[in-house]
Amino acid sequence: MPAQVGRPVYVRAATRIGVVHFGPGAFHRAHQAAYFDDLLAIDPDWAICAVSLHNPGVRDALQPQDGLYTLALLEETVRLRVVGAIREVLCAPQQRKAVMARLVDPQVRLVTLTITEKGYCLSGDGLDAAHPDIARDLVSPEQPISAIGWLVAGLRERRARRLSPYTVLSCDNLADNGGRLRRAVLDYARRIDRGLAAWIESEVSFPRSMVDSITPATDDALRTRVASALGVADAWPVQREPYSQWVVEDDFRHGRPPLERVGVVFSGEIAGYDRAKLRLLNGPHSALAYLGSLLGLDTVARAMRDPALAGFVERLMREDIVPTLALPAGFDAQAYVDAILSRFRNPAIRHLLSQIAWDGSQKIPVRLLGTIADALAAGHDIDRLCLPVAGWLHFVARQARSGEALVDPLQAPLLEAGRRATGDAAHDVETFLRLQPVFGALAGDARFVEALRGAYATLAPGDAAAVALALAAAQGPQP
Ligand code: CS2
Repeated sequence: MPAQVGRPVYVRAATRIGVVHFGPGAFHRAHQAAYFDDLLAIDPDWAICAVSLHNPGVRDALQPQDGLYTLALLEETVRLRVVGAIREVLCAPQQRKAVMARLVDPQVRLVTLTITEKGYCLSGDGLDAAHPDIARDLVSPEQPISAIGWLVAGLRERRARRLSPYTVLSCDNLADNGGRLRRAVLDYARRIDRGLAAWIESEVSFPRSMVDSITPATDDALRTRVASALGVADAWPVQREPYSQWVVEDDFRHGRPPLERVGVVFSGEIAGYDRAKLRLLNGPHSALAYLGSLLGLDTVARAMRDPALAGFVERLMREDIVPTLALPAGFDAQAYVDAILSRFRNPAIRHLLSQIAWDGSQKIPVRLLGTIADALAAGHDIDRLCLPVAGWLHFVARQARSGEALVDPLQAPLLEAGRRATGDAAHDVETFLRLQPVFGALAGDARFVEALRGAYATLAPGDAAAVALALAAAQGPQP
């Protein structure tokens, strides 16, 4: 490889697998695996066994190349680096024994997850025991298919063998990710073995974490760039912005990787970081995705070049979202907003709005509805905050009308509600609000219902002209 391409600076064969990771999608490989790659140069005990829960795609791409892959850091001059942290890559349904062998390996002290919001099988704040994967796993817990099922099966086996447990670290964009995962794991464990549940409750830690780095899906431009720079084809390179942050709650009972030596922040104020990131980055991202798509725009950077949309999102961040946050000591919210806005504008990144629009039913509650609930509780106005939520409803209705795909675990009920939309705000909003797992208690709050109806009406019929007018109106006079 050319000298300017970064590569592992440690002897891979001398590393040992200390981490099992569920969900080795682009985000894990671009973010956590890069931190572990840096760490392996200091401590050889933390190589990764990456486990896909469903599809063999990642394994089939990475195994023939020994788990190596290229990471592109997107800025004016793109930097390439080959990451070596993944030493083994498995596909759980096809390699059950190998996965279990890793989960009970005493050398493995950490299990991490990036399985996206829907992978947790949650309903409201707890486990969705009626979720088909969970219902199946509860019947045959020794042959799990869900992430929760695997975590508990591994812990059960460790307890039977009198081994100490692994720490479970969620790296997904969920508020209180560790706390919610812990409650779901305990609920599941109680349904199969109360003694096991009590052991997990007293022995296993589930630190919370906040992860951040904008990671557009792999595209042909990246594949071509990597092939020409390396002189070899990489079956699945990944890309991200240069910025990256990982804040982890320091709650590890049986040893932890010294990740602070490679830039990870261990903090006791994780909830503050977590909220700031979900609400100030992911919330506006979703706002850009839905409103931008309705405007006919394709990428985040392009949406940020639309002055009305960019102005709306900035005002949403500074005037509506920041006041709802309880920030960690010394956290400069305005500087954080400035940095996010310039990250969104990064011209070297082609981040498709359609990618961010996926899984709205899972993302909207953690990204926008929590802010709305807090703003209502504080007696603040929620009109602007309701606009992106209404944008999502119009987006769903548009997909339903045009027969286009909607990537969402609630795709069927969403498309059904979208097909029934008539354009009448009262009728359509009422139809969508019946999606209980999305709106929860807010659906019964008259102030929310009224504001959402108003926002929906201003965006109707959901075409570019109506959205442009609504955005102009939402700017309003500065206070
Ligand atoms: C994005 C996130 O796809 C999405 O929904 O909002 O993946 C976002 O890019 C990351 O959370 C940034 O850390």
